[in-house]
Amino acid sequence: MSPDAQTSTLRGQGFCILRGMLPQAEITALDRALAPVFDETPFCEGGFYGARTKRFGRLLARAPQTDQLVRHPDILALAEQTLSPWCETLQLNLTQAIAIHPGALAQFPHRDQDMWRGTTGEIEYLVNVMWPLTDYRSDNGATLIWPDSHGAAANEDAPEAAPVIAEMEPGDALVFLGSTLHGAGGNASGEVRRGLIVSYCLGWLKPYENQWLAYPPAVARHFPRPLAELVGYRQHRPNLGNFEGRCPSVLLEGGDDIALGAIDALRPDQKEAVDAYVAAQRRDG
Ligand SMILES: O=C(O)CCC(=O)C(=O)O
Ligand SMILES: [Fe+2]
Repeated sequence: MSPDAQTSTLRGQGFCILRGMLPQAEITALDRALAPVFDETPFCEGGFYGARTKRFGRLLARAPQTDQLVRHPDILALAEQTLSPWCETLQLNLTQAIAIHPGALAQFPHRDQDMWRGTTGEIEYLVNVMWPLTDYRSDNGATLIWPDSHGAAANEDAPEAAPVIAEMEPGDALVFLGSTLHGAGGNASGEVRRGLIVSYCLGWLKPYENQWLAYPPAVARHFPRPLAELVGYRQHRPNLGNFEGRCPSVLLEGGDDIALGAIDALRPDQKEAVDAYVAAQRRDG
């Protein structure tokens, strides 16, 4: 699928399945790297997460090769294109590994955007990417996704049509909007279904996973700068997410124990208005 076709499918039906985005062997290696963490992580509690499922986050710290998924150029471009009407820069919302064990029930169908209490139907807050670590089949808990349930349809009654079963293999990626109705399927097989979610949201929202705690400066300092920016070490103009009135990236170079002094970080239109206001007072004064 061309980038334009991907964007129009995502906007048109609320999701798209991209085949062969990364070599299977790389995903299998990632699955192997995460295996000990899956082993030591207790089962989730609560009806939403589901008692026969396991989840953990902080994947960039746990397996650095997650960066290949997080900054996959085509997917990042798709997320940027989708969210750019509403923000200057996007941010990482979460990385989360999910295991759906045999016997797991289907997850409550939901829209991930509902974690934020903003207006529904006008703004897309989030782009989600599900990367299967094992095959996803109808009997083992493949993600269920409802076509055309996104955007303004999020204000309507739940769709009556059956969901699409996102059958995939490692290397594929299911991309869907925060407004698209979806949920993990039930696992009636004898094997564990494993996958990994990477999601991106508008740069001015509170992300689902607290990125600064997941990746404190001592960790993020070792990230390539664009990755550090994606996890929150940059301001969203005007001045949002600053540290001592500065870009939080100062913390990647040390610099947390000196008096820095605040510096405006304004959008060009705001800077122009502020400059004109200041200049008028100087003229009159
Ligand atoms: O694991 C899945 O297939 C979907 C999980 C999900 O949508 C969620 O936990 O929000
Ligand atoms: Fe979800």
